[in-house]
Amino acid sequence: MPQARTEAVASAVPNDLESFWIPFTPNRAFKKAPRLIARAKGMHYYTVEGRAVLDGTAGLWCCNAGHGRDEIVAAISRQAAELDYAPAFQFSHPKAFELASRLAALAPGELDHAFFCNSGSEAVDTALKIALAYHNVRGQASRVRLIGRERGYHGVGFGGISVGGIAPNRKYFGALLAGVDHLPHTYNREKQAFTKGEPEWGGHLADELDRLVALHDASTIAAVIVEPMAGSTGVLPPPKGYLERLRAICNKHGILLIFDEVITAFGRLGHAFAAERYGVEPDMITFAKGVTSGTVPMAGVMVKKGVYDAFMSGPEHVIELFHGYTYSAHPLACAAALAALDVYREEELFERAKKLEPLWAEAAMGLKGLPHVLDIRTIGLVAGIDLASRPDAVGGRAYEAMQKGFEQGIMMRITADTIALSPPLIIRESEISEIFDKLAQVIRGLG
Ligand code: PXG
Repeated sequence: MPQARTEAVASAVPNDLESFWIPFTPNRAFKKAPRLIARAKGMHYYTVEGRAVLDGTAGLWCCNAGHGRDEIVAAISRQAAELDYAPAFQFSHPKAFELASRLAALAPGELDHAFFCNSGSEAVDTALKIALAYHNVRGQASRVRLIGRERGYHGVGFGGISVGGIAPNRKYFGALLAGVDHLPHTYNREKQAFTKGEPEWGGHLADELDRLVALHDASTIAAVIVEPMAGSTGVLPPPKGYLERLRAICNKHGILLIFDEVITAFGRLGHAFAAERYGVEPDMITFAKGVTSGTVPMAGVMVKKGVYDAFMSGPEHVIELFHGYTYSAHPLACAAALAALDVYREEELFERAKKLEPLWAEAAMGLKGLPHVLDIRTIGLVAGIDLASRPDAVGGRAYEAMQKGFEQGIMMRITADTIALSPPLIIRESEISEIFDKLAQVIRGLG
C-alpha cells in the first residue's frame, strides 16, 4: 500500500465513537461493530481499513454521477475561494439564478420557478407551506387540509411526517399537523409480485382521492403529495395510470398536486424528473439528493408558473412569501449542482439509466426463487427485494444481509426486511452482475 494512502486511512479512524448520535441507526449495535467509510471514487467506497465496497445505493440515493467526480470537486473548490457565502435574503449571487434557469429548462411544462432549501425535508415543508399560502393569497383560506399516502416518506420535518405514512417515523412525535388525511398505499403482493416497472394492478386506487374529497369537501383541501415511486418504504413503483388519475381528480377539484421527487429526480427513473416519465405535470416538484450528486446539501421545490404568479401581486417592496433558509441557494451548493448537471448532460446519464433499465431488471429478477425472497420490484435503476421476516424479529434478516454484503464488498440499503438498491448511474454492466451475484451469495447464506 502506498505511504500516502496508509496515512489517510490511519487518520480517518476515530478513537471515540460515543459522542456522535447517529441518525436512523441502532447506535449501540453500530458502535460495537462500526461500518466506517474513509473515501470514495467512482463506483466504490473504501473503508477505513482500505477495503473496496461497490456502491449499490449511490450513497443514500444521491450520488448519481458516482463519487469523487473531478469536475464537481473542482467547481466546489473554485467556488469556496471565489464566494463562500452571500446573504440569502434581500441579496443573492449569480449562480443561484443560473441554476434556477437550468432546472426550469429541465423540468417539464410550466414548472419554471425554483425555491431552494438544503434537504428533502425542508423541500417538503416548503412545498406544503407554498400550497397553503397559495390558496390563502387567492382568497381560498379554507383550503387547509393536506393529503399524503400510507407508506409515503417525505422526510422528517413535522410537515413531512404528518403527510408521511411510515408509522415509526410518526408515532413518537405527538399530534403532528392537524387536518391531514392519507390515501391508501398501492402495494398488493398477490396482484403485483415480481413485476418489472409499473404494475398493471392498482391504478384504481387513485379514485380513493375522490372519496376523501367527498368526505372533507374540496373547499377544505389544499394539496396532495405523493412520491411518484415510493422509495424509502421499500420501492413501490406507481401502478399504471395511477398518477394520471390523481392529476385528473386534483384538476377537477382545484387541489394542488405535489410530486416528491427527492429520490426519483435526476435520472433515477431514466429522466430528469419522474413526472416526465409519466407525462404528468404536477403543480410542484420537490427535489434534493441528486441535484448536487450528493456532494453538497441542496434541495428545492420546482413551482408551476401559475402558482408563483399568484404571489406576485401587492406592493413590489413587500415580501411575497415569508419563508426561506440562511443557506437557501448556498454558493457551494449552486456550484456543485451546476457541475453535476453538466456531468449528467455530457455523459447522458439519465439516458444511460433508461438504457440499462431492462438489463438491471433482468439481473434483479435473477434472485427470484432464492430462499426467503418474497417479491422483487424494479424500475429505472432501482430494485426492491422483500425477504420473509423472521417470526420474532422483523428486520433482522435484511439487517444481516446488509452486514454480510458490506463484508463481501457491496453496499445495500435496508428498510424492515426489504433490500433497496439504487446504484450511481455510471454503473457498468459487469458491476450490475457483481451486485446481484454477491447479493445472491449473501441471501443463500442467511439464517
Ligand atoms: N422525500 C423523499 C421522497 C425522500 O426519499 C426526503 C423527502 C427527505 O430528504 P432529507 O434530505 O431531509 O433526508 C427523502 C429522503 C432510504 C433513505 O434509504 C431515503 C431518504 C433518506 C435517507 C435514506 O430509504 N430519503
